[in-house]
Amino acid sequence: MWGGTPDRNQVSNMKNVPTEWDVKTKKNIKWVADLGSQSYGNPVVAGGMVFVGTNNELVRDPKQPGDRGVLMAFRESDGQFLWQHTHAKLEAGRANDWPFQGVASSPLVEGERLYYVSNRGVVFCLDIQGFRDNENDGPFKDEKLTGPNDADVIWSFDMIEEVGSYPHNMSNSSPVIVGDLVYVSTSNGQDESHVHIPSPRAPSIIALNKTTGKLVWEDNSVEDRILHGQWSTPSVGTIGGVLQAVSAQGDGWVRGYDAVSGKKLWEFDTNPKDSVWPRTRNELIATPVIYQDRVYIANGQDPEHGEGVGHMYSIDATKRGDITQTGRVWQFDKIRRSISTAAIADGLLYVSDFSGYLHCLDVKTGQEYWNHDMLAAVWASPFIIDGKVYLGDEDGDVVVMAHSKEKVVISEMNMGSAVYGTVVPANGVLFLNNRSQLFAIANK
Ligand SMILES: [Ca+2]
Ligand SMILES: [Ca+2]
Repeated sequence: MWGGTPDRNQVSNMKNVPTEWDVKTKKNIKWVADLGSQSYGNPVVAGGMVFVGTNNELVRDPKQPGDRGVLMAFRESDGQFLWQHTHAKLEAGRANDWPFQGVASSPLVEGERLYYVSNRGVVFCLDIQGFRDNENDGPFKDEKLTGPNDADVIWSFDMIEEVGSYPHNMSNSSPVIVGDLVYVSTSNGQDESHVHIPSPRAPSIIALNKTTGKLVWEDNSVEDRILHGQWSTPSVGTIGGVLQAVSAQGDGWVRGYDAVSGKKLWEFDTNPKDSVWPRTRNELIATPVIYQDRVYIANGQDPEHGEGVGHMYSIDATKRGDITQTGRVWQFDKIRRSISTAAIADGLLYVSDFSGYLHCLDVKTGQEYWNHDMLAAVWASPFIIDGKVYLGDEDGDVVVMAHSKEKVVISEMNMGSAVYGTVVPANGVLFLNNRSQLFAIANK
């Protein structure tokens, strides 16, 4: 899943992954697979396959033409294309489903089941084998396309139909599963006027039964206070002995819920009370990270809004009620607007911002040890892998830093086009997509 684990803390102890590669000479490049022209999701590796969201500018099937969101599955060993699931754009156009943005959700795989959110705001559960197992798995059996390269749907849940979501520009939530429940955010937001909220009663977060796709709980604490859209993705972890779902929402508040019942436990405002949208008040696009009873998150804005002030917090999520004051462990204000998710290990927290800085902070105090200027906007998130920190930027550069209080640049490689995704380690290989290609990177 996005982040690797339900707490979304991107840390791996995998050994012998490369710190150097070259896409031109193919040094340490195991394979390359073609995607569409825009790929905002992150690769997920499971069951001997790699799954990634993209658009349909690489038309693999003439029966599925035009602008679509696409989820593609590749064989992990050699990058061979296996199957895809495509979705026409929503009829409302860019208000709900921005042209050529494709599937931006990072899928989750559990056993033989894959979960993600389509560009049409539909939560899908698919069979990872597709129809290659010569079986149409159900309950859903009405697929129109049932060839070896087509997707086998188990169930789907349309968030627009079922809970009245009005996604602003795109539906992008990456699912998380704990126990029987799959959690996603709805992306409910404003319409194109950027004033009116068509669905003020739609939830921000929903929990579905992972087997049946039935709605188990929902919450709409935001009501009509959505600043813009809701593009953060929920996390789940045990905090103070209670299994919590943590959701960063469209009013700039983070909320914690009893993960099983959906009962709201706490809420935290990430904006100073005197801040003003959109100049100084921010929304939340990053994913909250749960680590040792604390929640870590930075606020920011839609990349279209450019750079600006940001705030990063450590929140004591064992507290209850409005914990904006009581739950604030520390606040770091030297960060700029951020859409990146933090990574934490060995007392150090790494977080990047949209102005291109990677910050290394003391996780206990929020004190900054160092920062590194990537010299380009960062959409991606740092991943700590075997004592190193990997991060890509919009210029297509991927930097490898030492996981250390001392700033050490180990290497920097260019991927040929913008990197919006995160470096994902799996089975000794790094998986990474730029706008239009998926790379498997391994020491040769
Ligand atoms: Ca099947
Ligand atoms: Ca089916």
